[in-house]
Amino acid sequence: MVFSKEKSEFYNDLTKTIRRHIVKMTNHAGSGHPGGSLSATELLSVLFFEHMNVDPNNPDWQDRDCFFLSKGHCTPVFYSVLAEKGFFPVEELMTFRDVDGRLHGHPCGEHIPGVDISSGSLGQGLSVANGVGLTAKLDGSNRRSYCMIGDGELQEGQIWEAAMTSAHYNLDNVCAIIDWNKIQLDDFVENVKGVKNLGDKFRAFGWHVVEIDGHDINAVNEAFKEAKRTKGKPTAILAHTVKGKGVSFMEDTHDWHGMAPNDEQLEIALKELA
Ligand SMILES: Cc1ncc(C[n+]2csc(CCOP(=O)(O)OP(=O)(O)O)c2C)c(N)n1
Repeated sequence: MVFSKEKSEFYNDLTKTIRRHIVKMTNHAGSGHPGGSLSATELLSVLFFEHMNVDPNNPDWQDRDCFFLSKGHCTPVFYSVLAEKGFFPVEELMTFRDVDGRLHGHPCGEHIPGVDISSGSLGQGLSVANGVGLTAKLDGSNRRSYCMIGDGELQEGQIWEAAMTSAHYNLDNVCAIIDWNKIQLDDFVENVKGVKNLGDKFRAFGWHVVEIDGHDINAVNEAFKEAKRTKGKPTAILAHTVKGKGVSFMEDTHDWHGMAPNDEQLEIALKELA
């Protein structure tokens, strides 16, 4: 099923708004991670606006779904989605990386509504997602546990220990979202340590696998639905994305992994995202 015309327009507007926040926040801070934030925009927008069972007015509600940003450096997109969803004021986004603010470069689970764990040290999120998935089973709760992982991050051994664990405990309430933008900090993933045959790898670990275009909102929506329908095993959504998506000079390069646009570059980016 595809989104209605109204819904498609809503997501077109929302994802542009979020991409504008990303470039403005990083420009204002003079630092941050725009590349991997722009690649994850559709994935997080559709997840939070269509699927996550959360209440921005009661962020610590016990039976909420949980989301873990394992690639914790991509706070520009995470904070933007949370703010647009109503967890905190949109105006606060411009305090990104302020020493006295709470929107740190990497998310702090204690201080920001909607952020369930602190992250930034790559490789850890899926282990936490498993913990939430397991306790949900023990509690008899329908709570679901989502975790976004970068493709470069898949080089961390802990991810694969966690992947074994999710399957061993039949955690069908756990969903891993791989932002497969093919680029890590300073090169293409295939040049550093490749993640070839990713679908086969996850299947061999006992996972259900859905492979999609991570910028196609309908495909993203269907993938999350399929994950919810899948019983007895965890689901990995392998989302093909473009690092820097939406800003021509940031696309498909590692240059914008951790670099902020200057004022001139911001102006060009905002024109493209108008
Ligand atoms: C354990 C650990 N090692 C190294 C880093 C430094 N680091 C930050 S981001 C990054 C690359 C991540 O690449 P990827 O997972 O593909 O992220 P994306 O392209 O989606 O931004 C690295 C190596 C870190 N944060 N944690």
